[in-house]
Amino acid sequence: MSRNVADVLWEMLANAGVKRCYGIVGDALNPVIDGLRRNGKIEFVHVRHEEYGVFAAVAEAYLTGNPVAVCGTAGPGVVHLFNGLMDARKEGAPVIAIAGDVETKLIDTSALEELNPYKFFETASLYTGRLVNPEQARAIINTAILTAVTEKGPTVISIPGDVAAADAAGQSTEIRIPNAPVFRPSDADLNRLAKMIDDARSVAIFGGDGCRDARDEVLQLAERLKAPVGYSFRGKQWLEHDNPNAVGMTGLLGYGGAYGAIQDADLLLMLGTDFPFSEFLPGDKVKKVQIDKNPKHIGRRTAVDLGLVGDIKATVSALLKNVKAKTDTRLLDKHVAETKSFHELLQHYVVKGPGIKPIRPEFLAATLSELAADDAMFFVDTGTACIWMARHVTGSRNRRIFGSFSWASMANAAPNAFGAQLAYPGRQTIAICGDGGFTMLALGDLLTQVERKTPVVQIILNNGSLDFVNIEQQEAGIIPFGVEFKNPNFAKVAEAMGAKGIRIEEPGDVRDGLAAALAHKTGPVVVDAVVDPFALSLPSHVPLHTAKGFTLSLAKQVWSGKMDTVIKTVERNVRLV
Ligand SMILES: Cc1ncc(C[n+]2csc(CCOP(=O)(O)OP(=O)(O)O)c2C)c(N)n1
Ligand SMILES: [Mg+2]
Repeated sequence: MSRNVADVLWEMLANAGVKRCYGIVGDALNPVIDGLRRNGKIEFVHVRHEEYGVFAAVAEAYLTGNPVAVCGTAGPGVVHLFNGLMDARKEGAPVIAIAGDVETKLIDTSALEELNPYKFFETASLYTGRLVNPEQARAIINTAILTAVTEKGPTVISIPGDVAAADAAGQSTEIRIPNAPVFRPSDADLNRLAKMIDDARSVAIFGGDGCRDARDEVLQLAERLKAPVGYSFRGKQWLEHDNPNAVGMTGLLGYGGAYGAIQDADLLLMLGTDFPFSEFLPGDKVKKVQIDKNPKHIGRRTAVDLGLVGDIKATVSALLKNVKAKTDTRLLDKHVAETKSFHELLQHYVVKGPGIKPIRPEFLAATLSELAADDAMFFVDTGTACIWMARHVTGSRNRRIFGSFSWASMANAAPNAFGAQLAYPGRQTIAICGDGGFTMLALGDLLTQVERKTPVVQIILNNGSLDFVNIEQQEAGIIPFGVEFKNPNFAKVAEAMGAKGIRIEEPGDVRDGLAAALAHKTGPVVVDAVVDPFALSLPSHVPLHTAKGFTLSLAKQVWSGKMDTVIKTVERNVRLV
């Protein structure tokens, strides 16, 4: 039977474990998609916007660990993939982009829709192969798949339609994905580390996404060292729940005693984290050890006294064999107590929530956390949703929390949730969306969810603004500008599109509204929650310039006649400011 390059492509992707390809068809891609149809093993997920497809693929790839394909046609279709591929790069998701390319006879002629894939994808892609000759097929496809899976990030196969349709008879489609090796520092380095730990009066741990498979080992180490455990947003879901040493997050979303714990410790162990906010990490007075699988992460956010390269699970397991137990619990006790009292402060708006209108997002998030399933998957838009999620949604061994935490793009949550629901059908899937984020990307593809009857719960924080930027501007001491907009009734819009719509305006309706949304299993639901746009948040550790800026902004607003805004802001946040 004759076989063309497109057949080889899909057969190899299927053999590598790809189950879905998200995208939009078009001219250059037609022969490629024809191959997908013939192959029959990979589901084509027809979305309305290529970027939505990539964010869905990122969540599927991150959560399952399997490679996922996306596609876009030459030029504009390919360009729509880009933001999602940057997200895949930053979040560490094995996504393989099949990029349509102009016919080979038109390459470098400035043809319609022509785009140089090498230049265009350079920033996002870990490997870009341009398939201009059928003889390259096996080598390029193999490299794209292996690079995506082993280096955990996006790769691109750029393929002109004429090459996709070209004969590839006799080409092998076998592909072997190697298991991850046991990867840890040498015994000599581990001994050095053990000695530093033994010599330290107190130790704190700060963990990131690299602790994903190492929760048990890290908790055992923390218990042995009486070390408080702080984490980045990406580390929270692995390290916070059921951990008596947990002290919360540091950074702009920070809460609890994490900031203090890592500043007060004699020695800080940074485990699998590339936490980017250097100003929240301690200076020279704290000794620092960083362990990461990626050598390029070592020492780039803060100078370290020892940097070790290795997988956190393998490294900490080996370390546990020769590190002595500590008995002094003062650092731990102090910062666990601090975490507890910060938590009580945070409960203010949760407890008072039922009586406050407009609805406090803290109350909404805490109620959602209480009602959601033990294995729910939560996705958060970049924006204030991250603050409420970080502070008020409780994790568990089986819950998952995901967002554009390292790339920080808006509008990720709904497509993330869509991809996760396709990968784990029937599992509770919740997207907490900004109204800016939802109208940026999620609205069009709500139709995709409706058509497929995908049970995704989308909760829109309807605050009529780009609120996170509103807060940023105030923190910088400038008058909020360019952040307000008017919204429709999203529940009505959703109903008109064929989804279930629930509008919540009254605090007293929060619980029943969310419960009804979570109970809806036959298709997508959109909860339009009208929340307080003045729900300002400050991190647990407020840098001096921020506090000053905040006051300055309030002052500027008074001078410009926005007194009502100032009063509302102060009145509603008096407990936290
Ligand atoms: C694609 C993109 N554009 C702009 C930004 C800058 N930005 C970060 S958060 C944010 C506001 C998000 O607004 P919304 O989705 O309404 O969420 P809110 O903060 O109001 O809850 C903006 C504009 C970004 N991160 N990504
Ligand atoms: Mg908003």
